Amino acid sequence: MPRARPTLRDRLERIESRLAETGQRHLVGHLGAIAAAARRRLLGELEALDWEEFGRALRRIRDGAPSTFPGRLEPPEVFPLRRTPEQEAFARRAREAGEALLRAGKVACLTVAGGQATRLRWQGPKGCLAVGPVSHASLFEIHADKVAGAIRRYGAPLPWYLLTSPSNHEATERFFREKEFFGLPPGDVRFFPQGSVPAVDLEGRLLLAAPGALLLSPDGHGGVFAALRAHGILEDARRRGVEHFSYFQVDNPLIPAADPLFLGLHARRGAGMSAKFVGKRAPTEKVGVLVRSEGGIACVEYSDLEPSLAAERDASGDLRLRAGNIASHAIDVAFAAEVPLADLLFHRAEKTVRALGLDGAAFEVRAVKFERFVFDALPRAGEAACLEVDRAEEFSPVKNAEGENSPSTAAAAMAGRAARWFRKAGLPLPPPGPEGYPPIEVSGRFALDEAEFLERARDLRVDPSGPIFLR
Ligand code: UD2
Repeated sequence: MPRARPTLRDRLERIESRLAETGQRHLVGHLGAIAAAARRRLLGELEALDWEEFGRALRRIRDGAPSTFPGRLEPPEVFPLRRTPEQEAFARRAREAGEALLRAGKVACLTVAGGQATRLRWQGPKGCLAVGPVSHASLFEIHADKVAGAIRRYGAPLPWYLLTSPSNHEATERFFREKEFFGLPPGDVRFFPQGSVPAVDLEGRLLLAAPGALLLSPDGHGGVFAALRAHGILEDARRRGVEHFSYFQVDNPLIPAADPLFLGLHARRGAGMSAKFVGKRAPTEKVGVLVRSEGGIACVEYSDLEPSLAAERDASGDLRLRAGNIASHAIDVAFAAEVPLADLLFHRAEKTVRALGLDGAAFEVRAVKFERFVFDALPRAGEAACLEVDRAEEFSPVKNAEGENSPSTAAAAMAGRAARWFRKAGLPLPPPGPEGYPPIEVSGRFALDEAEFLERARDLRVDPSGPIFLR
């Protein structure tokens, strides 16, 4: 016999008892007191909530930081930037292996672009920010040009998956459509939104954003694993014969979209996930550090690393934990399918937010937002390869509106890298502009790295009397 559909009353009762059990008594009775449309919406949101996951997040409020790595934190084994001849020979073979993967179409790009960009005081998707020093191209276009350059170089498709958030998904898709996908095959670019987690006040109580709507925030870039599964991206990747994701953050214009050396090292190592790093500039630099703990390779977020530990030096005077995470990973499709989501604990961040009181009046409140971090999957990945890269070539993130790590420092870093390549190729440079750097820019369509640039620059003539953009 078909089961009768639960009545509204049944549904309300069920949710209200759930609210009462989980310390959300302030909402009991509220559902009954609000207008029908708001009630339907809030009831739907509460029913859709993963209560088990939310319960785990709430426990974070009580337990504090989850980063209790067992044992003493040691520097990980790394593949360094300054190499012995043996290491150089190994790197050559690894690069060839990575190139073979790219030529065989076994790689896809995976970009996390779901953040809220609050520090940037920017309303739209972060990827729409213009940072090209001459072209004023957006972060999305800069990455798209590198994807296009790799498709040209390796003669194979390079699908590109972009993680968005519920609040910027549509705007991101619209931007790509308006720009005609920057010339990439539209069928090879896919957007998929990450999940949301309710924010709570400091006592762990759910907050409202609007009548009948919970205050939600994106579940962190670690939400990428759940979103890859929920939106059929892993099946899509497998169907295309993709075995490895080249993962990077939308905020770093210098990062290679698919680095053959990194992919080759990763594949030879046989780990599920690997990481790139740069030497930390100072103990206080806001990057996570790659470490070895008894649990394996891990990344400790800067806010979780004790200042005294961050400042420790080794015998040669270098920072002992110096492997600064630049959030560029190689991730196997098989690993992304398997990594247990419950292992990715929620980190908590306190922020002041605007919420709606049950009486309908807006108010400001200190709230806890919950985020998962992608690098918390590293300890599960086996022997991750940790590849050191040159900061000036690969890392200049856009985090703030002005000053350090801003659109202007990223533009300067792009022009500075191009200037180095120009000098090596013996090309003349235009005089520095008002920003203090020569107005030059090399798109990923022209060259993906210094070696390719030097090859393509052999017969190149440039006019140094004005800005130069090589595309
Ligand atoms: C991140 C790393 C830090 C260091 C640094 C390098 C974390 C927690 N910390 O610092 O260790 O490696 O980057 O630049 O990652 N994003 C989403 N969804 C979210 C949250 C973030 O897609 O829910 C994206 C966001 O669009 C951005 C990236 O992830 O591209 C990094 O986020 P962030 O800027 O908040 O991370 P940050 O600066 O704390």
